[in-house]
Amino acid sequence: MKKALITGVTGQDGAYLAEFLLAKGYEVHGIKRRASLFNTARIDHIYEDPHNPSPHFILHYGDLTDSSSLIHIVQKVQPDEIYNLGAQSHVQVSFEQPEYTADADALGPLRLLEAIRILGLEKKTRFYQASTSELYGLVRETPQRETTPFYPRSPYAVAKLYAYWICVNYREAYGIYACNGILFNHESPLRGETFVTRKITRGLARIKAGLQQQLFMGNLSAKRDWGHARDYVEMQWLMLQQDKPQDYVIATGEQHSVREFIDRCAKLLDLELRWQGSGVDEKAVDKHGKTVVAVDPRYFRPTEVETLLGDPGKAERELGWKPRTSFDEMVREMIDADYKAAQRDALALAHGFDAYNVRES
Ligand code: NDP
Ligand code: GDR
Repeated sequence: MKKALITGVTGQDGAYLAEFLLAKGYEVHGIKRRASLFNTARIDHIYEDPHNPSPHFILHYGDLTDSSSLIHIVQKVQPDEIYNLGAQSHVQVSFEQPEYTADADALGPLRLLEAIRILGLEKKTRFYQASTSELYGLVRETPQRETTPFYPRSPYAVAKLYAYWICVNYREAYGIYACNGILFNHESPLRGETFVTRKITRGLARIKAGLQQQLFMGNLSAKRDWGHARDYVEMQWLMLQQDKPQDYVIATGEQHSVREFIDRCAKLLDLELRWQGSGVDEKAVDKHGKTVVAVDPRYFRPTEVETLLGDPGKAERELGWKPRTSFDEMVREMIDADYKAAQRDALALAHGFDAYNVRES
């Protein structure tokens, strides 16, 4: 039985990947951080009682900023594959916490690669690094492919640039099977609530359910290539199953703006929205003229990535990978999940239950 170790197992991709690898018959180990509240909601359905005599899914406490915990875990697990998905993954937050972001996102992968080396696992353990389309930042070529030059535009992207190159360097210097997946934005009902797609699906669903009045957004004109996380984790695994380690762009090849994403969601929820004004005064009003979506400059970034569009040609040609879920299917799945949750919260509120988690945000 193959053993995989996933950092960031409590995150969106970690949850989909753990499920995927368990279905493939792997013994899956995940690293989670200590938190003051349970932070395993995304993986509770695959959680196994640690008293189980031969568990297939095992969690370990650790942190990407703590070499000793990483070395201990890698030594104990002796994984065939490490998927480094853990990161401070929010671009805007990286401007508030640049040093921590560099520690976790740049030095974290270095620490894992060093753990492989220190433990003499160079020939055994394969390594996947969660690289990102944010590396392209101020884009030099459209669509972006593996050979497009990088121009990072945030402390997050600069940290991920180090991670990208340290992964390439350890591959060349020590012969470690290490790959970068340059993934474009991917979303799902498990997406963190502060990323733009989930903020929109959750916010509009709550507005529809009467739990919230308005949604405040940043740059409505930003364009992204949005795919489904479930499709993308398959590619993370495929990249580690080849004869030769290589880096791949994972994307859909289709682009939409934030404004367009809002329109799709509003349509699915039968919210009849009309756009008015421009710049910071732009807003979407309902049929009664009430403002439903407004712009709040606090969500603007000091340096913005205006447009990203990926070319997944290499992944398709060499690994036979293609995204399965269309943009419309993904938006619908997210809206369905968030509207269901909003209806449940509205019902709880109507019956006088505590408003914890039900408050307007
Ligand atoms: P999430 O933000 O959903 O998950 C991040 C995970 O990393 C969480 O499990 C989080 O733990 C964990 N984590 C954060 N800091 C640390 C730390 N110091 N030590 C250990 N674990 C830590 O991200 P996604 O699942 O969306 O993304 C997965 C990876 O892919 C990330 O590296 C991200 O940067 C990258 N990426 C994501 C893309 C996307 O569109 N989703 C696109 C391209 C790259 P906790 O639950 O405790 O917060
Ligand atoms: P991104 O994702 O920065 O691309 O990073 P995010 O969803 O945060 O933003 C996408 C675009 O939408 C604009 N935007 C807003 N963003 C947020 N979060 N909130 C808003 O209110 C808002 N209004 C407009 C942003 O300015 C931006 O242009 C994600 C993360 O998952 C990274 O970890 C990953 O590497 C990249 O995708 C690929």
